[in-house]
Amino acid sequence: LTLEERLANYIIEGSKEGLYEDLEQALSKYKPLEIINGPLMKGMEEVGRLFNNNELIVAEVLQSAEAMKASVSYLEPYMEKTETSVKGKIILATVKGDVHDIGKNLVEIILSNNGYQIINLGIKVPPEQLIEAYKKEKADAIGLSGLLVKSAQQMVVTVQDLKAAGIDVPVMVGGAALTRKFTKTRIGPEYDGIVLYAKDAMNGLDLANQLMN
Ligand code: B1M
Repeated sequence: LTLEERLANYIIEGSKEGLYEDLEQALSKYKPLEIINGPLMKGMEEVGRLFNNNELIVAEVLQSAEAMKASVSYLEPYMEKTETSVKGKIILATVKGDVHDIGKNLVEIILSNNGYQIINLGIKVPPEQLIEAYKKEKADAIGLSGLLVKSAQQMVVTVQDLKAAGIDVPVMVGGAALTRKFTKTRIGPEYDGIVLYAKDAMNGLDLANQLMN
């Protein structure tokens, strides 16, 4: 197998044996984010496909998630960091009912490496908790992540609740089940502030930079 195929396989098989050696080797060829967005994400897509076809059970997908998290942690110190003063404070959360956090945590790493202070509220975060955190932290923006189809709808509810609480800072949304169109037609109209769709973590950074400028 090629290095790239082996990297994808660690995720598909949820195994860490040899993983760090191969990541080390990959670092001599690629940037950390290229490794994540390339072979590792390819492995995760395959996991999603197999899971969808009932060829993997939740316990196995958890192992895959563990391998992905271990890889991201290993690569994190090698990621580019900009030494700037704090550009802004952003609250991040996976919406109520959703436990998927690998994408959100990747967004946290990239934003914090690039001058943002991140308040990461974790998973299954109900709107009330976001509102409370916003009032306490006075954040410049709120980022919502969700991977389930029902999470897209939960984002609509969440911005409605934020609006009812008088909050109108920019909201950035992202996650597999979401689309730009849904964001524009369904989430945006329910909120008083700007709502932006981020297709991946780097796009999230670009959008945050645009918002803060
Ligand atoms: Co589940 N899961 N899962 N899962 N899981 C999906 C999402 C699914 C598509 C798999 C499938 O069936 N093909 C499917 C959803 C179906 C649907 O709703 N239509 C699914 C399901 C059904 C479920 C359960 C219901 C299964 C069950 O229990 N029967 C259950 C849900 C529990 C719940 O949430 N209440 C469940 C559970 C799990 C695990 C716990 C086993 C595990 C998660 C572990 C964890 O996160 N700690 C898991 C996993 C790993 C997946 C897949 C395979 C991979 C997700 C992932 O981590 N991708 C996923 C299939 C898939 O997505 N292909 C699947 C890698 C990650 C880096 O990508 O999070 O998309 P992603 O983030 C991207 C972008 O989306 C974006 O940036 C990142 C890339 O740079 N992004 C943002 C994300 N958030 C952002 C926020 C931003 C900006 C960008 O700004 C704020």
